[in-house]
Amino acid sequence: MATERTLAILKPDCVRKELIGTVLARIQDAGFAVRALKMITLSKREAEGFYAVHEDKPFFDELTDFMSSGPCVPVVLEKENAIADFRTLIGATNPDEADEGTIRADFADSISTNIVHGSDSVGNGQKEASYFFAEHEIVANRAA
Ligand code: RTP
Ligand code: MG
Repeated sequence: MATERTLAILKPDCVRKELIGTVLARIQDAGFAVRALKMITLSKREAEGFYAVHEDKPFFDELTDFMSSGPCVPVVLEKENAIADFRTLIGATNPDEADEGTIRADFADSISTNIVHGSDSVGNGQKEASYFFAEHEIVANRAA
């Protein structure tokens, strides 16, 4: 299986609930290596840019209001099969439908406030990582 990178965002609800460490520990315990990480507050426009693929959806305004409502933590993660494995780890978009033991099932309050984002393809993972990080900010190897 190929080593892949995915872009995760610990969303503003994760930060507000003081769950950064808890969620990151779950992610690292599942074998994901952290390659880059920062805390930032997105502007409404930046949130709209990040989720542009959803601009025609009825939930776009609510989604981008939420994503710009406070600090969030974008993280570049690396692992074999990272894209699919990360989406398995976080669970379904709606926490009511997420499998038991997934991050969204355990910590998310609703479909709109669902704790974490994960890229949905290798190509989008690359695009999304470059939305937040310059290439030199992404470390090349696991720390020794
Ligand atoms: P994400 O992009 O945040 O990782 O979430 P996802 O792939 O599981 O879901 P996606 O379809 O990409 O939707 C992006 C975010 O929009 C919100 N959403 N609300 N009210 C609704 O029907 C609805 N559908 C989606 C969710 O917060 C979702 O994470
Ligand atoms: Mg998505």
